[in-house]
Amino acid sequence: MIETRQTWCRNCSAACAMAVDVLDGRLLAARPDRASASPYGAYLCPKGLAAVEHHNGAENRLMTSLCRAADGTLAPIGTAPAVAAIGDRLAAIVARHGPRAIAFYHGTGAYRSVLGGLMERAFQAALGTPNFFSSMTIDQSAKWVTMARMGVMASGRHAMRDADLIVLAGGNPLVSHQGAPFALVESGAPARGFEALKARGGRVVLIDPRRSETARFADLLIQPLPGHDAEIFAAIAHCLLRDATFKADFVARHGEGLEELRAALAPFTPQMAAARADIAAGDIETVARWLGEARRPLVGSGTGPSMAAHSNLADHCIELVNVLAGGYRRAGEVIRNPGTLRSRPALEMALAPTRSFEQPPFCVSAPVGPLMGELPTALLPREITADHPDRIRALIVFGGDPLMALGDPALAEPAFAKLDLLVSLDSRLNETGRRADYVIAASQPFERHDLSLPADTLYPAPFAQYAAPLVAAPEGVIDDWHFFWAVAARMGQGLTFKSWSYGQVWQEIAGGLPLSLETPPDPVALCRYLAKDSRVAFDDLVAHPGGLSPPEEVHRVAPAPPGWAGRLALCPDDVARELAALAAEAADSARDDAWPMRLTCRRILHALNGAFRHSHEARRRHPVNPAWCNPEDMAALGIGEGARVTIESPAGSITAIARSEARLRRGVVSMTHLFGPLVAGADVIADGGANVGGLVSLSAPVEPINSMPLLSGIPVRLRALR
Ligand SMILES: Nc1nc2c(c(=O)[nH]1)N[C@H]1C(S)=C(S)[C@@H](COP(=O)(O)OP(=O)(O)OC[C@H]3O[C@@H](n4cnc5c(=O)[nH]c(N)nc54)[C@H](O)[C@@H]3O)O[C@H]1N2
Ligand SMILES: Nc1nc2c(c(=O)[nH]1)N[C@H]1C(S)=C(S)[C@@H](COP(=O)(O)OP(=O)(O)OC[C@H]3O[C@@H](n4cnc5c(=O)[nH]c(N)nc54)[C@H](O)[C@@H]3O)O[C@H]1N2
Ligand code: SF4
Ligand SMILES: [Mo]
Repeated sequence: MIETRQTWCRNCSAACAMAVDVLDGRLLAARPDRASASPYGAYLCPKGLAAVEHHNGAENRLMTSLCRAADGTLAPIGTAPAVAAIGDRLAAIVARHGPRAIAFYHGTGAYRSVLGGLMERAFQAALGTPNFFSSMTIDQSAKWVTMARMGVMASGRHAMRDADLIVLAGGNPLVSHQGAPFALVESGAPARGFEALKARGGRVVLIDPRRSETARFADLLIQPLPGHDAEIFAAIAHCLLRDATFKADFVARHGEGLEELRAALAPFTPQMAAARADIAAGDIETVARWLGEARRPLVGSGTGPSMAAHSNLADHCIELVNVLAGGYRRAGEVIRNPGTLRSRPALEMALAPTRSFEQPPFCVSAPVGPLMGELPTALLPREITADHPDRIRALIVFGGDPLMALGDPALAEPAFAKLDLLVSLDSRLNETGRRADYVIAASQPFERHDLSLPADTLYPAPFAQYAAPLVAAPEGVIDDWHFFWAVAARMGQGLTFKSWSYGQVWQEIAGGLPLSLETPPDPVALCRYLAKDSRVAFDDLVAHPGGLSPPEEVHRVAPAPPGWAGRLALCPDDVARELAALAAEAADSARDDAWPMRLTCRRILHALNGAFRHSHEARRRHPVNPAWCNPEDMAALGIGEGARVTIESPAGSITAIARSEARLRRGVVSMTHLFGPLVAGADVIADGGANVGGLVSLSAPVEPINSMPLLSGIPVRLRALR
């Protein structure tokens, strides 16, 4: 008999509630769970709807682990011998070179593996290696740089449901479902969030070279040349200071360096920024005026500005505008969702900048320390090849495809080949896996025990879910957490399981659950442990698979403790220097005749980076990742619809299929990443697309601090291939 089970979609941090039909240990169909009290209501995006297909083996799901055989091919291996061999090789590497020789890369797939992610951190802490890399530092790393340079407002931002103005640069939540804490909007059912805002009379400003799907909610759409968000937001801040329309009381209470900021922003007039970004100066004035009028604005960005030129400075300027406009909750204001499984009080106080990247442990290839406890992923290849006794010799890739994500395969691929041991823990064989010594076949979410921790404070209202497996995992796969525990146990390394979240230092978290070296932990006990401080009892969550909200209580932002001295650094010296350098750039330096166009990032609704790309719908709709161009640019370049084009950047060249899109402003080509093989084959269509990473340089120009390369706004030229 078909049984309908309640759970949630594990694909992204929206965690949409899901009803799944199960028959004889097989998943039949998924649909939005109308019986759940999820704060997003009944909603699933196409990736959620395709979750069952993905689970049931589309995309060549790995049913067994693989090991590099003597002849160089990948051959099946049982999980137990693979774990034993990996444990022994890691132990030998640590014995010879010390724990720093071991590194972790935590990719997008790892973020949806709650127990796996925590066990990975427990293992890293037990080993004592600082080498933790993730997709976050090759994504919106700029946001962590800003937190480290400016500090953080502990009261948090306004909820979208309280906001009256949203200014969003380079994010497309209608497709990406990327909401708070970055794009600041609601991840699940994003259109409903915007509709509610508009119904309340709220306004939306969108800054994007492309008239994106989200633009249908925009009261003002600004379509700049990519890579000029720093100037645009510096100019908005300039106007707020010039007109004294910024929230002076808030800034005086929580910020420092206002006079330095005023001086540094002086050159950034709306006219100057508008000329560089090729937009109307009046639009910058309008945004500044609306921000001055707004009571609860939200200013934020998606990946666009964080991947384009001057990404760190751009992010600092975006956050500055948010501070100046008062985009944070004040003491006494209601917190709509203080968290359920793990709630923390919010105080109206500034946490001073940590400048953590100026402190050890430093990278071996650059004098750069951690951001949020992680080292910058853009430096990972050099951390492997550095002529240094502490270079990385073993890399465990957990739910990621770093060779594709990094770009610059000419630099990254030989670097990875220098590793003594490369392990990929994944549910499918990706481009990094193809080059690994071991590929460990991981279980899938509907086979695991889980808690809705990643969404806990992101839900627009308090809510939590616990998931029991809907079906048993196939024989040959292993849970992510189990892999880390088993490898550690093989090495004789005892682990302590902890409840950790961003901003916490593992070693400083008191207590924890010490795990046996002999018997694997019970995943239910791990979930129960993680819910120890939950506002809804774990047993109640188990009894209500559709999820529960805690009893209604009003939580308000508390005032700062008396004498609190933390301040947001509005204009630290390095930011002032970067602003001065940017102001001094030749006005037309971005318009280089050799590279007249800019290639930008974009996402598709039916895939999540590399995952789901081979699902039926994704393949049907996106057999390749076209190079989308403005039709007038195509006509001017003599490129026909569907023609093969060569795209060259200073770093390399790729072949793609050109398609026209009037939504794009002129001078911009836009392509989705993580398509095609790492190194192109004979034909782009047979390859299933082109690897945009072939246009990326990890050498220059890269950002200070995090070495972030240009992944958007890449200077390129196009020509039709004959
Ligand atoms: N369906 C789907 N959802 C996803 C993903 C996916 O692959 N598919 N990936 C997930 C991940 S890992 C992430 S990080 C998030 C990302 O979430 P988003 O940041 O919302 O991602 P995008 O949809 O790529 O939106 C980026 C936008 O920035 C614009 N842009 C590009 N360059 C610039 C620039 O220089 N300045 C400005 N102002 N805009 C620019 C692009 O035109 C594009 O519209 O999405 C997540 N969600
Ligand atoms: N040129 C260019 N480059 C980019 C970007 C861009 O816009 N342009 N975007 C950047 C961004 S934002 C990101 S986040 C990175 C993405 O980079 P990565 O996160 O490194 O790449 P993904 O392809 O998302 O890798 C996710 C992997 O997780 C696996 N997986 C899924 N579920 C599970 C699971 O439950 N357990 C395990 N063990 N594995 C699982 C999937 O099969 C997949 O292979 O790429 C970055 N690179
Ligand atoms: S937005 Fe889509 S992918 Fe994300 S949790 Fe909801 S259904 Fe899943
Ligand atoms: Mo990302």
